[in-house]
Amino acid sequence: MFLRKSGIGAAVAALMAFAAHPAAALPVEWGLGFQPSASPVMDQIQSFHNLLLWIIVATCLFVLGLLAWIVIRYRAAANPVPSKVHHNTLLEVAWTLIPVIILVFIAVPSFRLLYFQETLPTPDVQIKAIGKQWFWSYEYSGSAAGFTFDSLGLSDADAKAAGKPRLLGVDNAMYLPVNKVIEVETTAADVIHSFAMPQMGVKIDAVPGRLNKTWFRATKTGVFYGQCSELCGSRHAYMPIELHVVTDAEYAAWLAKSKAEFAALENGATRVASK
Ligand SMILES: [Cu+2]
Repeated sequence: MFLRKSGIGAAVAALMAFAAHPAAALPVEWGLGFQPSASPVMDQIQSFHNLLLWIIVATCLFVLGLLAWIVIRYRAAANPVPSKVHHNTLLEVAWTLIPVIILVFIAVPSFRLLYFQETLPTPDVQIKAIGKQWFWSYEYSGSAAGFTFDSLGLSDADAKAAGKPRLLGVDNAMYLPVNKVIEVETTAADVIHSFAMPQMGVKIDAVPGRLNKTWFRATKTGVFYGQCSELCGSRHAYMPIELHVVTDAEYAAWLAKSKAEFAALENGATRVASK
């Protein structure tokens, strides 16, 4: 998936990869725009982004046109005697009011999206992501679960051997069911981290001594990757997030297996030697 080419060849290859795998869960070299959405929140983020893009393009073209017109029409060579005109009430009211109207127009979908992100639906599954220097621990609570495990990024060699993407694959991935509301609580054990899953439209700080909450609902099965997105120390780049979104039956099987594996450990957590 990571293409090792350069120039136009890479761009074409990336575009082809993008077209061939619309649900590709990885960033690609020369890729443009967001990773494909896999949650309702990310759907809305992308459509809001696209709306803003058109507004920005139109604004930039309009300002560029005005500048070009003024530079050419009112250049010194064509105007040996400079104009002394100042103040134009109509113009001044217009250039105040029009941006206000544009901002109000943007504010409506912006607040709607913010409200959608911040209003947690009733969760089907609750997990807690605990940021640590430099890995994540995941706590699965509830009667069917009740275990915690550590999830460490793989070394380059281990990632290659496991067929996982470099700097994104982990030893113990987290599993969650598809089309279920997942409530994610975040906190941290040492410094501030940030739990970010681009395809789920999730990015939320994990702060020591505090509990933050967000949610997502994965709309398709597959493997999704994220990374810590708050500069948290020298190995900040080596604490990825690997999420497997699976069917209910596969999730139940994983829960049973993980409960036996992780809850049996003395402290309820497993530590794999850091690579
Ligand atoms: Cu971190």
